[in-house]
Amino acid sequence: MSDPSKTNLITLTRHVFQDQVENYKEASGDLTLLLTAIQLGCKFVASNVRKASLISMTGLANSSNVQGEEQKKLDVIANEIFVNALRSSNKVAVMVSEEDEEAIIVDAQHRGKYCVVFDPLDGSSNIDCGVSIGTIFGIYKVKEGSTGQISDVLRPGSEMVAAGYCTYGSCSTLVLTTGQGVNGYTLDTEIGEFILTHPNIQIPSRGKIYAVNEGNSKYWDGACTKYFHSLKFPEDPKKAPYSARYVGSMVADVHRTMLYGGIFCYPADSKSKNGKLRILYECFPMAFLVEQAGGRATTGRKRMMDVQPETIHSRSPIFLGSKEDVEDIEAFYKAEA
Ligand code: AFP
Repeated sequence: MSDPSKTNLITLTRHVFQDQVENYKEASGDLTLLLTAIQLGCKFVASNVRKASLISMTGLANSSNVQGEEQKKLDVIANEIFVNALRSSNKVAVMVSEEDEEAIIVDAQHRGKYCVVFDPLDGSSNIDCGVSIGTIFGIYKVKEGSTGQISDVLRPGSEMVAAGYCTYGSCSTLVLTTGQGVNGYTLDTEIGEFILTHPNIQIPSRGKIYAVNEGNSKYWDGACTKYFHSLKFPEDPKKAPYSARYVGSMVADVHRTMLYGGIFCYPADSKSKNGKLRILYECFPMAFLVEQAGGRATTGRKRMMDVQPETIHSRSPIFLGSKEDVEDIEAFYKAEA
């Protein structure tokens, strides 16, 4: 008989559909179909990232996005792929992309009941040197009675119904939560399917790695300065200092934190009063995933998922990862209060 692990494949679509049938009796299958559109976007981007240098897709596209950053050709293409796939799924009412200044309200003909907030290609400054990058997404349901407007996405992260990211590195792994734990699915490029490879991801309760842009340390506040110093020069002489790792692509740094534990930080500082990362499509989805994996995510002073975003591109400081590591930075902020 053949090996069932090779013939009874658990694809992402099969797994999510099974979860919906078992855990949400009223589910219509719409979320599964919406996730199919997201998977298509991820597969297309994964394929283009792999051959970007060969087909001249690195470099600038001669335009800048809403944050005033230069857009890469792949950023533009990735955005178009996701917008088209999501619109044609007929499951989406509102889209917010890092690359578009305004939210996209889907026309009545194609409108569905979900809102998707996403960063189609996060870490794009790493594209040209082949370092891991990724896509991040979060999903809300439109509010009762709404046909889709900005207020459907200007909500705390705790109201998201699903979130995930996809890495484009040595392999492409899509990590997803629908609020029932976290699972990771690795793209089998030969059959074009995401296969369950990391069931029920649990972040270790304490790690040994910290990730932060140390180059900003002269701008840090007192709590951050003391916290990072404590990691490098532990009070207890028997304790080893933490290791530093920083890719500069949130997806890669968070993925490592999910699997190995530790802490990922992008603090506010005297240069960037609200930090750098965007609440809707960077902080919330990652905070949702981390909490679902048993970790913790905070602004330093408040649970990340409870933040109320003021605009679709608002930013926030964020610290996320192993529960005990995040509690440590929270204690430093509490002491400063
Ligand atoms: P880019 O998309 O401009 O490369 O920014 C990536 C990012 O939004 C996030 O993925 C990283 O964690 C963070 O910015 C890195 O920022 P610094 O370069 O300031 O450390």
